[in-house]
Amino acid sequence: MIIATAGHVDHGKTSLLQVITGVDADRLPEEKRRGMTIDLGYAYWPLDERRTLGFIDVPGHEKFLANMLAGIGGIQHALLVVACDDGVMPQTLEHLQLLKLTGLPSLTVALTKADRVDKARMSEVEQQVRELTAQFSWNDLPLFVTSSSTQQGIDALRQHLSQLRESPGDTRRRFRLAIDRAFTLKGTGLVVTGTALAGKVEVGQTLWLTGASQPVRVRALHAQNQPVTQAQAGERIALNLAGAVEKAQIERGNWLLAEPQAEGFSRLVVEIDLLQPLRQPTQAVHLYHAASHVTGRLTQLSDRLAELVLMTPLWLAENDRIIIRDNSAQQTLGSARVILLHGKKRGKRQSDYLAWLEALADAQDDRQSIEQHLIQQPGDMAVLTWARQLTPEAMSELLSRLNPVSLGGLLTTEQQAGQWQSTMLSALAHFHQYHQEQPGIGRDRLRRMALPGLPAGMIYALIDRMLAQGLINHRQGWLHLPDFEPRFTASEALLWQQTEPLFLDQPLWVRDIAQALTQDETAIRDLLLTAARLGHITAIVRDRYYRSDQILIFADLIRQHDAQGISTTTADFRSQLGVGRKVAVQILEFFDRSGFTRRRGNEHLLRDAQLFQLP
Ligand SMILES: Nc1nc2c(ncn2[C@@H]2O[C@H](COP(=O)(O)OP(=O)(O)OP(=O)(O)O)[C@@H](O)[C@H]2O)c(=O)[nH]1
Ligand SMILES: [Mg+2]
Repeated sequence: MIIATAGHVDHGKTSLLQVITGVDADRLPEEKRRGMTIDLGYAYWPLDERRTLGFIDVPGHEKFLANMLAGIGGIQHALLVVACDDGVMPQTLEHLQLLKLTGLPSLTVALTKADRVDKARMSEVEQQVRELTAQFSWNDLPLFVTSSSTQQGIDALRQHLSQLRESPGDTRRRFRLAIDRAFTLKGTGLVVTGTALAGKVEVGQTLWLTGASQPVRVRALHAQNQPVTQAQAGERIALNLAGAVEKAQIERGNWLLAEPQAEGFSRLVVEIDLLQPLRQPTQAVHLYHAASHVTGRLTQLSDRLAELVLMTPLWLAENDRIIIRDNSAQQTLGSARVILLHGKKRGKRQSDYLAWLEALADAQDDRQSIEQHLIQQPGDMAVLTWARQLTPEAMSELLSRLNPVSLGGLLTTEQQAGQWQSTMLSALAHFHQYHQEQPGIGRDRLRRMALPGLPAGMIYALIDRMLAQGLINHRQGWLHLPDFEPRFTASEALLWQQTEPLFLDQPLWVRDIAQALTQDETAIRDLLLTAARLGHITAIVRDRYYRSDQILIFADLIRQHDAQGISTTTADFRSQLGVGRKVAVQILEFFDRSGFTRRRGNEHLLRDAQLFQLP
C-alpha cells in the first residue's frame, strides 16, 4: 500500500512521516539546508513479515507542484496534513483539488503542530478542514490531532494507517510503470523506481524502456523497499535493470512497458472536468500525466470534450487522467480523461465525428469502447491493444466475442464492411454504365473512385473478400459485376468473324472498319463494344481499337522499364515499338486513365502492376 502526503508548505508532512516511520524523507542536501521538501521523498514502514506501508512525501511549496504531481499518480490513499496554527492554506486547497482530479483516492487527515495551539483553535481548524473536504465529496474523514514534537496522537494515527486495506491493483492490464527516479548502485548497477499503474512484473522479464527506446531485463526487484520476485500495480517498485542503457539516458517521465511502444501520442481527444469555465476556448496549457510534465494547447470542442495537442508526446492510454494547469502553471484548470489517442486534424468539429466521440466517452468498458472504435474507423490491432492496455490474451479473448472482420491487418465490424461493399458495388455499376467499351476496372482505380480515404491495403483485402464471395468477378484483373457478362448475338458473331482478321498490328477506327465491310457505323460500334468487353480488343480512345494482345506488349515495355527503375515516355514507344507519336500519346494516356500508370510530367510510371498481365 502506498500513501502520499499532501498539504501546504511547512505544515509538518516530512516531520510527521519521520515520527511514523523513523525515516527522514528529505534526502537532498539542499532540502536539509533549506528545511523544506523540494523533490519527492520516500519512507517505508514494515508492518509485519508480509506487509510494508510505503509513503511518498511531496513538497508543499507551490513552486514544486510539478514534483508533487509526479508523486500522486497511481496512489490509493493520501494523508492530508494541516498545521493547527496556520489552518487551511492555499496549497491545502490546491492539493485537495489535484487529488480529486487525479481520481479521488481515500483520505486521512492529520492536524499537526497541536503543541502550538489551544483546544479551541484545534476544533476551529478541524471544522475548517471538514467543511473544505466535504466540498470535494470526502465525508466523515478519519482525522487525527497530532504533534511531531510531543508525539501526541501519533500512536492512534499509526494504528489507523496500519489497518488501511488496499484494493487490489489492476493486474488484468499490461504492466506499466512511470519512472520517477533513476540511479546507479555500486555492485548492483542501474536502478529505476516508480509506482506501477497497472499489471504485474517479475524478475527475469524483459520490459520496454521509452525514451531510450530499448528493451531491458529485470535483474532484481524491490517492492516497498523489500526484495521480491514479483510486484504489481499499486506498489512502489525499484527495478534493477540489465541492458544497453545508462542512467544518463533515463529521465523522470520515461516508462517501463510490458510491450514495445516506440512512439507516444500528441493529438488527443479528452473528456474534460473543469474547475471553472475556460476563459478562452483555445489556450496554451501545462499538462501533468503520471510522472511527466509537458506543455500543449487545449481546444474545447463541446461542453464535455476537448482536443489536446502536445508539444512533447506522452505515453498515454485511454482513460488516463491528465491534470491541466494554465499557461503560467499557476492555476489548476481541471483534468482530462483520454478517450482517443489519435485525434483528427481536420474536421474535428463535424457533427458525426463529435457524436462518435461522445459515444466513445460514454463507453463503460473495453468491449463497448472497441466496438465504437471499429464503427468509426478501421482499427489497427496493435493500436487498440495499446489504447486499452490489454494483455495479448485479454485482447484476443475480447475479439473472439466481438467477432470483427479482419481486412489486411485492420479490424472493422461486419456492418461497416457491408456498407463499404455496397459503396464499391454502386461505383462499379456506375463505371460499367459510362465505360461500356471496357471489360471492367482495375482494383486500385475502383478503390480511388469508391473509397479514396481508406487505407489501400484494407480495400484490396475487401475486394478479395468480395471476389471470394462472388459479389464481383474479374477478367484478367478487370473487376466487373457478375451480370456484366457480354455476349455476341448470332448475327454479331458472324460479323465479328469478318472483322477480327482486319486487326493487325495497327489500331483501327470504327469508321474505317464500317467502310471496309460496307456496314452501318452504329452496328460496328456496338459490335466492337461487345468485343472489347469480351477482352478481344481494347479502345485506346473512344472508337479506336487495338487487338488486346498488342496492348499487353505495350504494357510489357512499361513493366520492363519499371523493373529497371525507369519510367516510360512517348519517345520510348516510338523508338522501341515503332509506334507513331500520336498513337503513342493515346496509348500512354489510356494507360494513365485505366490506373495502370501514373503520369509525372512527360513520364509515365507503373502504378497497378496487376493490370495488363500477359496470360
Ligand atoms: N512545534 C512543532 N513544530 C513542528 C511540528 N511538525 C513540524 N514542525 C516544524 O515545522 C517545520 C516544517 O516541517 P516539515 O516537516 O519540514 O514541513 P513540510 O510539510 O514537510 O514542509 P514542505 O515539505 O516544505 O512542504 C519544521 O521546522 C519542523 O520542525 C510539530 O508537530 N510541532
Ligand atoms: Mg516536507
